[in-house]
Amino acid sequence: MGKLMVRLPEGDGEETMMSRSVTAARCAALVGPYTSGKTTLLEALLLQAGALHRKGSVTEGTSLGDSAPEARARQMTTEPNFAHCSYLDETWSFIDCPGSIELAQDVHSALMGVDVVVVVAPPEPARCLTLAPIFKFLDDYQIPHILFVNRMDKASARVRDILEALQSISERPLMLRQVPIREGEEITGFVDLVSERAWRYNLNKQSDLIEMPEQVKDREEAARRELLESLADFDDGLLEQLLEDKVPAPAEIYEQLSKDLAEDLIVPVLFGSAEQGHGITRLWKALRHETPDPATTAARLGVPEGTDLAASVIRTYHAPHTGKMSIARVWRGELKDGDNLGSERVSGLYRLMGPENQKAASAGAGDLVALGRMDSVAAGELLTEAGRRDDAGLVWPEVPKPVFTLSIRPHNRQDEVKLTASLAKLTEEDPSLVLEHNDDTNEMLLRGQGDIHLKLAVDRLKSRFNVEVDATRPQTAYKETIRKATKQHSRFKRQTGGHGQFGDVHVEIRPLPRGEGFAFVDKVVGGSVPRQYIGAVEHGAKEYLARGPLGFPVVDVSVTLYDGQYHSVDSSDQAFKTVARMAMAEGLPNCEPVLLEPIYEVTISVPSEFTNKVHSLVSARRGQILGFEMRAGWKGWDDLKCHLPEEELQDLIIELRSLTVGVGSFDWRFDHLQELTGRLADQVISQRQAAD
Ligand SMILES: Nc1nc2c(ncn2[C@@H]2O[C@H](COP(=O)(O)OP(=O)(O)OP(=O)(O)O)[C@@H](O)[C@H]2O)c(=O)[nH]1
Ligand SMILES: [Mg+2]
Repeated sequence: MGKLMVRLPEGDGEETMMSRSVTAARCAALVGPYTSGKTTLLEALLLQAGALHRKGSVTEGTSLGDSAPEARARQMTTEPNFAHCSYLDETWSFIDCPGSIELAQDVHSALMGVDVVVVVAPPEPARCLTLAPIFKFLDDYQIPHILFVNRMDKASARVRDILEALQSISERPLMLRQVPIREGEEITGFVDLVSERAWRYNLNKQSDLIEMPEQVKDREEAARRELLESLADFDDGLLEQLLEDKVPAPAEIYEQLSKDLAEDLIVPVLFGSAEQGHGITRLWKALRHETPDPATTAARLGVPEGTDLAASVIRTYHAPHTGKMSIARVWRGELKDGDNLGSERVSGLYRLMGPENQKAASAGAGDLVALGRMDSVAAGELLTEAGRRDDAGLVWPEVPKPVFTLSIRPHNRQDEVKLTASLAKLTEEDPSLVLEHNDDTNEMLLRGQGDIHLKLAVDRLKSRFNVEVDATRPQTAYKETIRKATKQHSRFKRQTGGHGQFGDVHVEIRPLPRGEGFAFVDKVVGGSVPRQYIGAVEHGAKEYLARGPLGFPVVDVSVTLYDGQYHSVDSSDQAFKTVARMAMAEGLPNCEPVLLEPIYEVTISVPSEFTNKVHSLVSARRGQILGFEMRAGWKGWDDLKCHLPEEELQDLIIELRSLTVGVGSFDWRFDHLQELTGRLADQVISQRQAAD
């Protein structure tokens, strides 16, 4: 692997001066903001490789990817699409990732199995900011990436301006590899800056080699100089040649580009149109000649060295007919169906082509395959013949914290068990989706990354598991407390036939400082309430707290039992428990009950140009700004810390994203309970009472 050899002219006749002979299969991911054209680009790449006879379309519902019903209905990618092909005798797999920021978890885990990423960018400088989280992730995880500026058939901005906008969000230098040839407003071809050859686009066919047009020569020369000078920053040999005015050999330039890409030092930039099939051969060529081999990727990801079979799992999912499938990248060795791997037997070995599982007899280094029925295997694990290595320390991304919640219940009551079982499968597949039970409001909460993310889960419950659910806005976990102390004497006396019931207590009910919960103090003297019933009094008082006079759980209250009476025959635990509840129910309304609302400490992160908008957003949501600072590790971003009521957090992410071209995010933690009075409190209380 990695042997240098000279290749003959290939395909469309563009000479490749130097190339590595790579035998292992390689894997590329297509990522980028939604609708940038990733799924269409996959069609174009597969068409060029001969893996598709006809190019499908996302809008017509004929693309290889996006075949799930929820994807077709929305004309968007809702989970990673997998495909494989061979191109000029080399094997490739592709992962076309969803663009929605709400599905970032799927993207991040997929990227832990690829040699290179093609970032598909829209050609509008104003939309480039939407790529900031993607670039940040690629930069942080040092994943080699190539930028493909798509939709150039409809672009109105100059390439230079697009590049400048993109450079402002990329830590690595972007290196333009082509300049456009324009005829009027239209881009009709490009000049490759290394080979200095000019090409004219053909609709969904390979480009024609043409004479370099006169009008592009100056721009070509300037751009080529810029490219070489940037490259020379990483290589002294190249720098020396430039200083001596020597022309470096293309082979040397290609070699340097490949090396720098493998080390994630630079980001090569290509452009074209997925829809028209423009620039596809050039992209294929960059992938082929410059993508690092899987051994390099394995080392980057921390796969321990060795000679034994090793594969890592990037995703698992449950399909109705096949059961659990684990998508894994084989790093070394040969894997056959039926082999033991990671302490389990591989029962079914497949290559994935869109919706199709194609049976494979074996898989070798670099292959991306689906393994059948490895029930105990989890994403992020390294599987070897010897067993499983979840301690292997593989690089694995952090799961994003939920920012949006829905309250769900099965549409048909009898589906309760089926619902929990199905959700367990969905949350295993996507750990950024979380199921929780809220004991205060007695709701089943589905938490995730946004409205689309959760609606997709609801759709999948129906399409894959045939469970219909009703989803609504969750209730806010209001509480209540008291502002004033009172003394309460209550007596419970019942004579039913022979044996009666009798309990009598004097209690003092007092407010406690915020956060202290419940305290019970026993100040009984002289046995007016005998020892053995004190526990029952405490128990009864506590039970009452589940629902106070306003209708919510009561907190921060102390109850002191200081006197009472008993009856030697009729008193019992039950009678004292009941009278304690009575004392609370009778006493609390006299203590000025007041509503408490949960307040969260929230840190909102946005590019600083949106900071002012976020200030207004926080004020409009009854928030209190605590301060702001530059976001650590994010150039040009701010972190705005504030207190926000839980009620206002519910759809915060939706408004925040719409204010910030989709990139704003927030972190949260519960902070304290705060009194809520006035009109809002009255509304909450009357809604609670109306709900009964
Ligand atoms: N004019 C033009 N339209 C394009 C191009 N590439 C994609 N489109 C169109 O843009 C729309 C979105 O394309 P997709 O390929 O689904 O985009 P995507 O990036 O996969 O979108 P998500 O997966 O939802 O993030 C479709 O209607 C495509 O036909 C292009 O190069 N030029
Ligand atoms: Mg797509």
